[in-house]
Amino acid sequence: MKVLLLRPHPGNERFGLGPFFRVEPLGLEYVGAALRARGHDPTIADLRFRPGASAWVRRTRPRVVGISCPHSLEYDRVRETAREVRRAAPEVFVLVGGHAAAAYPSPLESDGIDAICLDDGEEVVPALVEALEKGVPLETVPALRLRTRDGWISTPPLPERTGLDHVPLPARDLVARHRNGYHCLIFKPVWLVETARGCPFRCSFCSVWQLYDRSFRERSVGAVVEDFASAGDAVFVADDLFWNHPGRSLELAEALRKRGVFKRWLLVQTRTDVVCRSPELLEAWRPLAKDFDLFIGLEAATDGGLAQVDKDVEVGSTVEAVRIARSMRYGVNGNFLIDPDWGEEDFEELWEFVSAYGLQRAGFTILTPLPGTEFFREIAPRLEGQPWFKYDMHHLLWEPRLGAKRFFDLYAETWRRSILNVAGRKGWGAWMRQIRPVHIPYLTRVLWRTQRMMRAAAYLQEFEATKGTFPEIPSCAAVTVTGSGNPAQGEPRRTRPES
Ligand code: B12
Ligand code: SF4
Repeated sequence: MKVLLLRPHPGNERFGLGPFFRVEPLGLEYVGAALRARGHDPTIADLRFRPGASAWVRRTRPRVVGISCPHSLEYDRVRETAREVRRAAPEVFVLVGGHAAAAYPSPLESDGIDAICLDDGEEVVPALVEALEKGVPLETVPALRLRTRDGWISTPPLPERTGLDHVPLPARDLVARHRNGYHCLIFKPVWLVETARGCPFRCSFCSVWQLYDRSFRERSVGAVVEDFASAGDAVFVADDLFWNHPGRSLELAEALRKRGVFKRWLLVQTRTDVVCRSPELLEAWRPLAKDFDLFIGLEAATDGGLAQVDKDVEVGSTVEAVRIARSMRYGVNGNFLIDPDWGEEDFEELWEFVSAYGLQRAGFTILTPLPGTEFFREIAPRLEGQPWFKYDMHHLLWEPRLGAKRFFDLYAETWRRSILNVAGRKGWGAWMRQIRPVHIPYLTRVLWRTQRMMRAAAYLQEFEATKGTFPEIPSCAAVTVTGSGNPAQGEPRRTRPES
């Protein structure tokens, strides 16, 4: 059967690092590979490069159109894309999937959409396509929210989580025409590789562990080596938690070395305690790339701040991890969370920490209740009416303690202290010297866009424009911020300590 898989434009990349990272739609490539293995005929269209879902529908004449929705900020854009598809071909079956769709599907339960995938797509999508082909009732297909005559219903979950070795490697050829457009920071083109899925930790702002019930699944070493070997020389590893399993990580480094895999650039995401626990892993991996960047969830500059988001580490771990990583010439990037409940002194504390440990390569996001988290469930009723594009961790969803004007002054000042500020410690010239001349126009465009993040007025404008449309913006003092614990394990919910 012909299946068209669409990656819409996210719709909101005005703030954040979106413009700096445009990566291949790896989830769709896995779904595409699984469909091919069952004899179907998938096409992937990346609408971030060439908009026009309807043109793709007319060209490929699919029976099923799958639309990806990895981020909550994309719900509205995904619904629009579904409507466009429906207008072009009223008879096609429209399916939506991806992290945000699975973690919190209700905003997608709309007329233009027939089903939402609530789990990984590699098993569910072929099962759905085959049910449509054979005329089998769709209620028998697992892990779906399904639109029926009687409203939306849930089908039974998958009997067990998909084993990553039961699915073929991603069908990267389906996005070959876009390859030169995929980029991360100064590297272009870039490949996205996944070695493991899920995370056993429990950070309260994160929807990953909550979707996967803290499970962690690995692909076998042989399969990962094949995937790395076939990827190009700049690789972003999509795993939420790299080096989680020391034995397997060492084995993987050794197998890659034996296979002669050596990259120009690697980027992996991990935690400070993982780095501190196993410096030998960093040692084993370092020779595999010329430049090797870490993206670490730094989150807070104080023990209290880390405890507040259930990070389960202390600041000493940050300091030590940064020391270890730098001693082996890893680039240290990461992210800090800025709480709308902060006072002036909290910003100053963060600035001092960033300066003391030279963490100017980190980014700064606003602590946001992301759909799919307990944090969101607790305050969702008071957030009703907020446009989804604001869930990008750069917008305020309620009035901050300092008032919006002062908050954004300090937030913009925080970003001005980062290396993205071209009027700051790393100027245009220094950025341009790192790249090939052919990429100068691209980097100029991307850096130009990120300069908005240094301007308080840019944030304030959007805050003011959307604030009046809500029935009530809760006062920050009334908001219980974390309280995740792990209900599945019977842990008590915790609320944020008074600041
Ligand atoms: C790569 C990535 C990015 C990249 C690129 C994203 C892009 N636009 O292409 C970058 C770095 C730009 C990025 C940015 C952001 N990201 Co992001 N990102 C990821 C990450 C790490 C990996 C995604 C991935 O490729 N995984 C590997 C593939 C194989 O898995 P998958 O995509 O889930 O696909 C499977 C299923 O979902 C399903 N599936 C996927 N598509 C489809 C489609 C159909 C039709 C079907 C049926 C099934 C299906 O099948 C696939 C195979 O099983 C995820 C973490 C995660 N675990 O998902 C976060 C994640 C999606 N990002 C997240 C966030 C918060 C952000 C930012 C807001 C962060 C920020 N600080 O600014 C920004 C937003 C940028 C923007 N304005 O658009 C959150 C989303 C939370 C939420 N509820 O919204 C996640 C979950 C991370 C987290 N720890 O919380 N991100
Ligand atoms: S933020 Fe990172 S470490 Fe924390 S639960 Fe999410 S994926 Fe795991």
